[in-house]
Amino acid sequence: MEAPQETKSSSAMMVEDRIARLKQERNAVILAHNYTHGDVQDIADFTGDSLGLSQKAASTNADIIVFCGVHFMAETAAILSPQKRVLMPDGNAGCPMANMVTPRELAEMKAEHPDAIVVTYVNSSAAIKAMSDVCCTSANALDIVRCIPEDRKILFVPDRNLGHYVARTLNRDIILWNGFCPTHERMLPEQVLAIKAEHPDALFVAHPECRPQVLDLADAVASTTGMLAYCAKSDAREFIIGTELGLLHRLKKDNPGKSFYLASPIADCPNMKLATLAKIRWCLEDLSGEVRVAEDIAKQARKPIERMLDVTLLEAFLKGE
Ligand code: CIZ
Ligand code: SF4
Repeated sequence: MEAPQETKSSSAMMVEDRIARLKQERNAVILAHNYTHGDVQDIADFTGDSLGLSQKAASTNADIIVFCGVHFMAETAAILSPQKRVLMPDGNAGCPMANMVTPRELAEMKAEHPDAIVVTYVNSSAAIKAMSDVCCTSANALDIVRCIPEDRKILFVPDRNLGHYVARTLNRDIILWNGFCPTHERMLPEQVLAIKAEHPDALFVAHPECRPQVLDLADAVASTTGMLAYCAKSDAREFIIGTELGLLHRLKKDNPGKSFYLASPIADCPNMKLATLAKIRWCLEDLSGEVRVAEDIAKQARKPIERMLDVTLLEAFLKGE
């Protein structure tokens, strides 16, 4: 027999109450990426993109950080906050794009282009960051590459779509790694054209991890943080969203008078959906799922991340200081 509705909602309530109690007892904060389940975003202390969440992780006074996102994001938080414990509710939440480059392959590519500046998207493992010159996110990739003098060769790792977007926007020659995000790659121009035909007044906002043919159709290209700001500020009432479907939760919550449509109903990242309320509770209960980065790797990986966060460090590095 099906459980009555009241029982279901009160058990959900119990999980949320238990999480709130455990958070206090453990002096923990919960960080959730914009692509996670809506109920996870709702109980989080902070929601945002990988960069914003890592900065929160570094600035919080909490002892424990429960990171609801994918592995490279929790690793970045651990690299920036070595004295805190970073826990993942489900350690299987990897990022297929981050796995598309291995240290051996990158070492070979660097040997082929010894004079290239290696610009690495944060969607990469700590070991890859440790071999890189500077990191970037989808929010700051253009700014980072603008800092690099025109006569310097650039190797962009691992996202070919973000790299291509940067190259064409800045009119720069960039050597691209052949990685991609399967979730964004699944979005096709035909789907976007069909949804545009259904909603002719809607603006189309696309993530730079999309294929170039999809970006060609966009009114704006932005990271998730950029999309949230763009849709909040715009006078338009309808938007077609070209990114992972989890972002719709926050878009709808922040903009109750506006309508949002997904560019593709299958732009779903299964890894981002592995964190659930029950798993958050268990990991706070048991202090399980800790993400650790070996100190020698963390020390090397911190440098390109810090150069991304502080442009004066990047400029000094580029001058060979
Ligand atoms: O940087 C991030 O968190 C990702 C993966 C996407 C975005 O645009 O926020
Ligand atoms: Fe990786 Fe794409 Fe999922 Fe982001 S949405 S975690 S880039 S697979």
